[in-house]
Amino acid sequence: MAETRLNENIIPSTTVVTAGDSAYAWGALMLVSSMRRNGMRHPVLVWAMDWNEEQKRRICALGGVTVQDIAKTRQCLACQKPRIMGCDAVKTDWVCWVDADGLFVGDCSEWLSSDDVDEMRIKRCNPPPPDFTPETLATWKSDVARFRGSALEESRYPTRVQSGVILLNRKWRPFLAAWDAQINSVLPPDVEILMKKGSAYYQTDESVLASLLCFGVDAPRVSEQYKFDGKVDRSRYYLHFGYNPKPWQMWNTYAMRFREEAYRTAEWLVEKGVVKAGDVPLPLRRGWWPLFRMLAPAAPWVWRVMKLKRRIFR
Ligand SMILES: [Mn+2]
Repeated sequence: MAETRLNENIIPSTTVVTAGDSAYAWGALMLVSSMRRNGMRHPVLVWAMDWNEEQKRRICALGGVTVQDIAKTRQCLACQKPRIMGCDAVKTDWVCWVDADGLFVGDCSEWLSSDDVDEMRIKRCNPPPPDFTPETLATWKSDVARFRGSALEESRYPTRVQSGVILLNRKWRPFLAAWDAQINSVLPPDVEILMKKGSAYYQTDESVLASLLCFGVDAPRVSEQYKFDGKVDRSRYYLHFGYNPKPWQMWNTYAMRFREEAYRTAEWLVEKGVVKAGDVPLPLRRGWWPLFRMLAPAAPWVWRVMKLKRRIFR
């Protein structure tokens, strides 16, 4: 375990947690850099699978960061969300899971705190996504009844949630444990990022969470407002590098709208001496934009090849 402290007196009451394999080390580094660069001094806990010492050293250099090595697993690391959010290494009353493939823009500290201990701050999908079908709901309901002992008759919500950012009070640790248990009951142990189209658990951990929020008898309330999307304040939000590959690998046509923010974050890392200019991945260097702009339309194909390679060599 590696750990560093921030030497200021006031420590925010929310711990930011994230997880990733070594392919996400740059993502996590950029995420935490975006926090420190914007004055967000929250303690950070990272669950790292297969990271090398240099990757750990860099993120720890940002201060207030704890990195814990986790055992190798074939299950998508997003399925670790409930476990890291509920783990003993979190010392604050509040915890916020944040996907390692995104950045905070502006100081989002206000969105990372809340007075309502019964509310989970999370994004509602609007409109409901295509996988939110009567068949999905029927499966969720029967699985929740089967594994949790009881389920509501009707779903509490007309849509499901999106779990890239989740703010929750730690009084809900039993709920987090139930989410973890439910993941292990209904998902295969080697589940990847997505299940097959048409599956009731298409979005894996996110679908399982939705099943418990919709049908679980004892569940936190889903917030009306998500806030991290910039709808409350356009200058303070969390941006998500959607789709694959990720910007530290190659720009895709969706994520490239965020490149200015990514360049600035990478430049800040060099300025602060956390990484050397020569260690910044090429897509995160301004000068390489003409090449990566040209390559962006091919990104989905490159991703398919990368996935295939991983499947063969893992
Ligand atoms: Mn993500």
